[in-house]
Amino acid sequence: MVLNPLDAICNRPRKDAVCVSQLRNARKVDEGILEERPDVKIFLPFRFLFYRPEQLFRPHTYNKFLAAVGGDHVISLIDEISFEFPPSPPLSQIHDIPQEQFCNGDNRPAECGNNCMCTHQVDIPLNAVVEVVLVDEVQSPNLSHPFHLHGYAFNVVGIGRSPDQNVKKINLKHALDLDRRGLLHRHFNLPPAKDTIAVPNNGYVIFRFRADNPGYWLFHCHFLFHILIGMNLIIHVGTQADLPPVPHNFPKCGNHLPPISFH
Ligand SMILES: [Cu+2]
Repeated sequence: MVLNPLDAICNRPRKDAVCVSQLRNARKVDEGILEERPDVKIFLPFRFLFYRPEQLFRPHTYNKFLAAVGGDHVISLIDEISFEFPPSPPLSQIHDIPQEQFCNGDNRPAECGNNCMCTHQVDIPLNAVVEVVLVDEVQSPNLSHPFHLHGYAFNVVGIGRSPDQNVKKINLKHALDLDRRGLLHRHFNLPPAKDTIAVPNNGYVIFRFRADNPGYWLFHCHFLFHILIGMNLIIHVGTQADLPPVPHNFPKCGNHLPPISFH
């Protein structure tokens, strides 16, 4: 019996495998999680951006990238944004971070381009029930990205691939369309709690959590080499007023590199 089969056939019982979404939680699940409509719903497609050598190796161009097995030079985008870590920790030094550093799908910096890089942050009101729909647009065979959320356990309510046999590759548009037509199946029978979930290749995962833990929580693919190329975002729950004060004389850090100039 395989847990989390790579073929992601999760919509029917089978003898050879079981999907996480088919497990049942031994504990009681927050009633709000089991309501049909969450308070906040976020679709997060993720993919790779393939650089052409002439984009990457122009003089004075120092983009980060990952050299993949096949020789491709890639960065990662979640909702068309490649995550950049901020120069200081938001939790203790939010006022040291320029506001322009942050962005999200609804607030993209002007002229950000197709390799848009900023500190991707999604703001969530404290105590909201949040639903996240991850959509694998990478579609690399046998590659399932293990997404991990800090600060919470979430309940997995759906996992699978497109039920439409004619659709060879899932993408955000198709997932939104499936959702509108009620074809992104969710189950509310004691959904299991996890803090990491592998998104099936060419498939999707739907999970929910109650945002009752304020702060700046990193949500990211757990392959370290994907973290380095931007497969992350911050789930920012609540406001500064919901956080305890920063202790007196708490150590500070920042960007210790002087600005680089090329002459
Ligand atoms: Cu990944």
